[in-house]
Amino acid sequence: GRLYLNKVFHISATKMFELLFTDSGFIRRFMNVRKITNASFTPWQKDASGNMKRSLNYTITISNPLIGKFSTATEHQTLYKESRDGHYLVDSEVYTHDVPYHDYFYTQNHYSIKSNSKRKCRLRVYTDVKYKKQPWGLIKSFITKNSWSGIEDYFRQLEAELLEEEAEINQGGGEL
Ligand code: YK8
Repeated sequence: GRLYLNKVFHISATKMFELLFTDSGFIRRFMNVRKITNASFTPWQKDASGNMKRSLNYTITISNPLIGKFSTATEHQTLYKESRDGHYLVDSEVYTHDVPYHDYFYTQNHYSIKSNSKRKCRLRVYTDVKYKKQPWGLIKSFITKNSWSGIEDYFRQLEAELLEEEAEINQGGGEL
């Protein structure tokens, strides 16, 4: 796997969790920017093991002309019960249903939001491309290469949008 994002933001851990993992204005705007449409979210619900789970469905727009313009996707998120106010751990599995070789792979993202101080947190995102069945070597490297470039682009933009949000949250200073 790879670490795609590792950065301290002047945003509290709780606020960061809300921005990324609730139906927030931020995530709606970000999806708009990424041309992610038809989004639907289930509410967070506790499962038998005590973790919280939710699912998202959406349509992604793909810029790679080899692949086609759109794909539906499903994302299953788990908020681990070990999470506390100061440290949120979320796993997400992303299935892209309409891309070539979609039945071979999915993407696993680990998010860690850790409080640094009252108004700061570190956001880390660690990503892996997982295989459900082993494709032919050349196909595998093709999938991996195309996935990584798409994921890198996504998290680079997420970081940029979070920096804008951070500026907005902190402008004027001393509020609250
Ligand atoms: C989530 C990983 C792979 C996929 C894509 C597939 C290439 C197919 C390879 C063929 C299009 C929002 C990605 C980037 C689509 C977007 C996914 C996002 C960014 C040619 C062999 C969607 C995080 C996420 C995880 C995985 C990404 C897909 O929150 O290249």
